[in-house]
Amino acid sequence: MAPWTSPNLPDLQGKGRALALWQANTSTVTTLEVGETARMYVCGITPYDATHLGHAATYVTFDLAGRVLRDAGHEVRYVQNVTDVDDPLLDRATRDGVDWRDLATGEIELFHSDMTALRVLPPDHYVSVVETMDRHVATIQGLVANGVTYRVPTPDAAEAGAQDIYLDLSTQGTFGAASGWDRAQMLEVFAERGGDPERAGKRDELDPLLWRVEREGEPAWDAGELRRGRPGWHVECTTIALDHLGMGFDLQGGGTDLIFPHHEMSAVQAVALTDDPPFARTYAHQAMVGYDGEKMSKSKGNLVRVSDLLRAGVDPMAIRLVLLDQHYRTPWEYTAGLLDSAVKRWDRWTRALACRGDEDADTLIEGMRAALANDLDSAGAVRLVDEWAGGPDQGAPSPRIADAVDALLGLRA
Ligand code: 5CA
Ligand code: ZN
Repeated sequence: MAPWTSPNLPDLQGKGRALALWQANTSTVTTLEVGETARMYVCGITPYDATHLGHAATYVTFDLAGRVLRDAGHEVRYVQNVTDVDDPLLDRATRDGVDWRDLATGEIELFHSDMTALRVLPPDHYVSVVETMDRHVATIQGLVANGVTYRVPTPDAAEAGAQDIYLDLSTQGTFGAASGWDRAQMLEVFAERGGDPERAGKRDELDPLLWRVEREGEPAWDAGELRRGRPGWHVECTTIALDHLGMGFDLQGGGTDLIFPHHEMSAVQAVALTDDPPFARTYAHQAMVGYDGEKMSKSKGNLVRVSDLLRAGVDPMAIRLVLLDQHYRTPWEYTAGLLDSAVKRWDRWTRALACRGDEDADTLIEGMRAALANDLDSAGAVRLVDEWAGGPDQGAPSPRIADAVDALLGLRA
C-alpha cells in the first residue's frame, strides 16, 4: 500500500549522536547498537476511527527516533502495518451499517492526511494485511509444519468441521522475554486487549489465536488445509516484520497498550517459526495519552481527533509542538490549554527564526541533538529552542536553525 507523502528532510552539517533509549529489562537508558541500516517496525493503525492525539503521539515519537537515527548517519528501514481486517474494524462497520472495506479505506486516507500535516516521515514499507494475505497464511502454515500449533473445535464455523488454530505456548521457552511480564500481569489484561482466555478447548488460556476459520457474515480468505478464514491479530506483525526486516531487527515500537499481549505474541510467534531469537532487539513504548480522566481511545470515544483540530484551523505545527513538549514515557492528559500554549510558542519561534540570525546555531543544534539522543528528550530540545528564541534580534533570519528545527523536530513554518 502506498504510504503518505514524505516531508522534505534537510541534511544538517556534522553528525548527531547515537540514539539511547530506556530499556525496561535493565532500567537504564542504553545506546542502541545499530549497524549501517537501522531496522525499525512500528505498529500501525486499525482504521475504524480517525487518528486521535494518542496515535499521533506514538507516530511522532517514532518519527523522532527515525530522525535521530538518520542524523547519526544511519540509513533507516522503517516498516509499518495497517490492520485493515480485525474484530474492532468489523464490529464498527456492523454497528454503523457500512462495508468494512469502505470504512477502512476512508480512515486510512484520513490518517495519511493527518500524518502529512504533522510532517511525520512515512515508512519505507507500508503493508496492508488484506493485500498480503498469502504471507500471513504462509506464516501459519509454517507454524503448523513446525508442530507448535493445535486446533480447537469451532461449532460456529461456516464450513462444517473447520477449526480455529492456536499456538501452543508450552512449546516456547522464550515466551515472556519481550515484555518481561509474569503470568499474573499477563492474565490481568489479556481479555481486555483482544485475547480469549475463556475459549473452550484451549490448552493454555494465554495461547494466541493464529487462524480464525470463517464465520457466517465475516470476511474470509482461502488458505488450503487451514480452511477459509483470517489471521489472528498478532500474526500480521510477525509476518510483516520478518518479510521486511528479518529476525533481530533493531527496534519495535507502539503504545504501552501493545507491550502485552501484542508485542509478546508477535515475538513468540516469530521465534516459533524461525527458531532464531530475538525478534526485536529493543522495544520502546509511547505512554498512553489521556483525555477527561481516561486513556484516549476509539472504543471509549473520548478522543481528540487530529483531523477535527485541523478542520477547526489549528496549525498542525502547534499540534506537533503539544506532542513534542511531552516525554514519551510519561502518561499525560490533553487539555485545550496545552494547545493554546503551543500556538503561542510556535508563533514566538517563527518570529525568532526570521530575525535571530544563526550566531548560536552550533551550540543550539548540538544541544538539541544531545537532548533527543538521550531517550528522545524532545521537551528538553523544545526548552533549548525556547531559550534561544528569547534572545536578541540580530536583524537576520536563521536558516541553519530553521533546518535543524525541521530535521530534528519535524517543525517547519
Ligand atoms: N493496529 C494495531 C497495532 S498492530 C493498533 O493497536 N492499532 S490502533 O489504531 O489501536 O493504535 C495505533 C497505535 O497508537 C498503536 O501503536 C497504539 O499503541 C497507539 N495508541 C493507541 N491509543 C493510544 C493512546 N491513547 N496514547 C498513545 N498511543 C496510543
Ligand atoms: Zn502490531
